[in-house]
Amino acid sequence: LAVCGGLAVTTDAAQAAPRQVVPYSHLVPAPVTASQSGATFTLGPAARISAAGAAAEVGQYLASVLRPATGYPLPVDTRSGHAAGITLLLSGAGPELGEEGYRLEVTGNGVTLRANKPAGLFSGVQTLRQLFPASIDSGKRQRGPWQVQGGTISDAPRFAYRGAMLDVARHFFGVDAVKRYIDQLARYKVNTLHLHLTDDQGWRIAINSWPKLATYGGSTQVGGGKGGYYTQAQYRDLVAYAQSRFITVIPEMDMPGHTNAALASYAELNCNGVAPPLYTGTEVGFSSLCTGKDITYKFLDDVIGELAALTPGPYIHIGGDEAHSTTDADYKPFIARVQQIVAAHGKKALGWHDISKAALQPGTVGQFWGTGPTDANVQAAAAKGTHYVLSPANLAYLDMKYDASTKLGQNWAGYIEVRDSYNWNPGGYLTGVNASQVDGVEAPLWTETITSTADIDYMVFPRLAGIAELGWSPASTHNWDQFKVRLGSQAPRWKAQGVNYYASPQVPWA
Ligand code: TNX
Repeated sequence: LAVCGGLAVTTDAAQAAPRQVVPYSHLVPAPVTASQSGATFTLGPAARISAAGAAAEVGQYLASVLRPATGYPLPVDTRSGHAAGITLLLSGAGPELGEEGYRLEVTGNGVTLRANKPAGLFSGVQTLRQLFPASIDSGKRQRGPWQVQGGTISDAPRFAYRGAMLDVARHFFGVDAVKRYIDQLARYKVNTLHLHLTDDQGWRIAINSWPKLATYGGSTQVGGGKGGYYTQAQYRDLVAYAQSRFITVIPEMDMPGHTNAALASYAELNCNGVAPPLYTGTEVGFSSLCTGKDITYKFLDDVIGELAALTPGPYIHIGGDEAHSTTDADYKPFIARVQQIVAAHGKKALGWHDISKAALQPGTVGQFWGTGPTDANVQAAAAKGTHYVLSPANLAYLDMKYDASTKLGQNWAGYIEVRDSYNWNPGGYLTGVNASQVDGVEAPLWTETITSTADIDYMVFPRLAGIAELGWSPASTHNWDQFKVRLGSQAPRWKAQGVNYYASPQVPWA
């Protein structure tokens, strides 16, 4: 590629073997519109980043992700006015870009990123990162030149809710592992991290009013390992870290089932007043809170109160799934009361779609995890206005095996190859649920079989990139044959990041 956009080619560039710039057709998720020009921008050692006022924080973040591989100082100029290099502006973006959209212009002289809100600048920064050569993702200094294809991209999300869930209850993952996951999610414009904080096998967050939940209920995990829990200070740090990446954390306390860790910690929460032993197996559906006892609601008010105080986002996830040991007659009034408790603490309830059989308050959202598009309770709730987030287990579950040879994971919802996880339409999937009632998508990772960061990577990549694209990109861009090429182009990036991905035979890996 001969075009060097007017900028003097650096000595670096002259010496390095000619390298192709990343075409806009390699971006994941696909942008709404993108048109390439004949120019190329080269980020040089003297480049500056201009980001004034409310853009400054994203400017600092951009500098921090570009410095390790380039080795350039990339000073961030927080006074207004253009600087040579990269300019972030909170003006002139256009109302159609909403809160998370952005407009990126790359000429031979520089990069200009515009958005209405810092969240939009952050989305655009993720796009810009993917336009640099893959070696930009290395933590160590690499050889340039750091060229970016010229052109214009205008982009905004299809859905407001683009989520991933991590089950830290079955196996505990510490703060560093979760931060690493947050950084991976941010690259694909995922804006919600749902933490499954409690289950039969462990309670993972300190609750000051019920301290044994964490110290005893959190003391083991699947397989009998030592488990663990987040102190409230650690949890606050995680939430703030996510916020700095424009990701909202949704804490889940699963109930009335999936509660053995709590029941084991406090005998008085059991109907018979006897605490069961801690549980380290992988069965589901055997535990239930005692829905007829007053202390159960005092307990829930305390726990939800503390979770709400730790949560800047609008939602508390109340679980509600697989309550096989709770009768419908007990389950329905229980879910009604829990929604009131959540509302009393100023939050909205999100729950697995099993809650659809109970009366749902306006604003309560269901998370669909079924394996087929038709569910009578979901249809009935949707007819009354309930919105859904889509996580069909046979399409979006990241703990399902890719195929019969996958060592990790489960297969109760089937095998999910990369193409399967991408080839569906969240807006038109559920019978009786209008596209306008679909808030978005979420990819859950249950961790019965997942014990390390390398395991997380392997189940998450490449499927997460596809689900993220379903959440962000317009339905009109949906095309497996194009997507698989774009996805294949991510591999050198994952290698540079040290991400352990599944090299599916369906994808033409770069
Ligand atoms: C079902 S999906 C569960 C989880 C398990 C998962 C394993 C859902 C709402 N509940 O408790 O971890 O299957 O795939």
